[in-house]
Amino acid sequence: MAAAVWGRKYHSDNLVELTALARTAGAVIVDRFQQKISRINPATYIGKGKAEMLADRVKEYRANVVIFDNDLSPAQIRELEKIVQTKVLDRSELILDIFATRAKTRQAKLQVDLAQLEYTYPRLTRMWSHLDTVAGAAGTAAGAVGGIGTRGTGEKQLEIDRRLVGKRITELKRQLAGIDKRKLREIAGRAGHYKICLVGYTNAGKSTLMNALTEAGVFVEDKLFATLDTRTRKWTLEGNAKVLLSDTVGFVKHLPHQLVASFKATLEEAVNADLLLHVADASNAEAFEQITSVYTVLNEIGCGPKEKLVLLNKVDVLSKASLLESLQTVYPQAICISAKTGLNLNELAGQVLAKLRGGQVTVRVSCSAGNGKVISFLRANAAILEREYLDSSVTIKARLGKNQLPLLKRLKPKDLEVVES
Ligand SMILES: Nc1nc2c(ncn2[C@@H]2O[C@H](COP(=O)(O)OP(=O)(O)OP(=O)(O)O)[C@@H](O)[C@H]2O)c(=O)[nH]1
Ligand SMILES: [Mg+2]
Repeated sequence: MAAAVWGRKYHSDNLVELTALARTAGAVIVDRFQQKISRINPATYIGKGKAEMLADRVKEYRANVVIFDNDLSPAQIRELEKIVQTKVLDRSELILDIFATRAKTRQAKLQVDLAQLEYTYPRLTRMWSHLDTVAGAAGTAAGAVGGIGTRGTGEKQLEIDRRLVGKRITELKRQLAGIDKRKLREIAGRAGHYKICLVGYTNAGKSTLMNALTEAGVFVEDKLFATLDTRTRKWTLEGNAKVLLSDTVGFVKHLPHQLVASFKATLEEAVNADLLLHVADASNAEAFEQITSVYTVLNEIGCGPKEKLVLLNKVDVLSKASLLESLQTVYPQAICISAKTGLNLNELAGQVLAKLRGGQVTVRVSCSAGNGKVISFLRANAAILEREYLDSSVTIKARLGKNQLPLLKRLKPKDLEVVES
């Protein structure tokens, strides 16, 4: 699949990320264009003359697709496709397409299907029929290989009308609701644990860090959106303290909001976490922008006020030391790490342990002798000082981290009293 990519010119090279995204979707980039636009042409976004120049290049390279870095209206896409005589995609469609190829589990597939259909629904008037002509004229085999933007929900869309899409959306939502309920029950089942969620821009190194800390064996790849599902593993800290660590789907700037909505259950892991570890790629020239985009999505899903620790990752391959210095000035609490070489992971574990404990308190807890959860929790997370049995109850005096008190409360002991702080 050959592609030409197009973007508005702001800085020297604004198309690095779009190029990486297009490559992730399987495209071979044949050319890249940028243009300073003072006024957007409502019909074609870029100027008519530029669009005609683009048409010539497309013909010359025999490109099958032109990808724009910005979002385009359905009418603009239709108009551009008429001029360049090949498929035109915008940034959201490209991201949706990557998600479609990356989805492995049933939940991820349904989530992507839903996001694609929600995106398509208002655009159905775009008239699928003209794409037949476009694809035919460009001599592509989009149908055979499932070209970018046609995968996932597939070319069936060519025949289905709004009513059918609407029906399918309802059906997908129904199926997802069942899976989401299970997922939420799973999350609720972890009530007694201190939960940490890895969040961050795509390709920042979340899964690599997860593997380094827990030997989870999560798929890692130097491509965008390697992980679409959450994985949760036990992470054992000093003194045998155990926390649960979850890996999540990566964020990207201007993440299509249909995707954020569809992946709500997956992102629920972050919403329910006690601490977010925000992994940032400090070797990436766009690090600041990426960190900001992650904060935007976190706010969108309701994680704004949550406790966070920024991790400046990949310090083993810094291209510019000055970038790290600026990052440290803006995020003075951040820890510089390398998930790959293991640099400073002990420091990270130490800080997490300190957050988990938040100072020690002595408590007296009573529960029925059969309340396995409370007793196991104390065994794993506290120093047990005394134990007293009376009839079918047990009263335990123990010392544990202040921040673990809410976790202990969630396990509903009969009585819980702080006797010394
Ligand atoms: N040099 C170096 N490379 C790293 C480091 N951490 C991760 N990487 C590489 O960065 C790439 C992306 O790593 P992943 O762990 O898949 O990143 P991710 O954040 O899980 O990405 P998504 O799942 O796509 O959101 C891989 O090629 C890793 O080997 C690091 O500390 N140093
Ligand atoms: Mg990953």
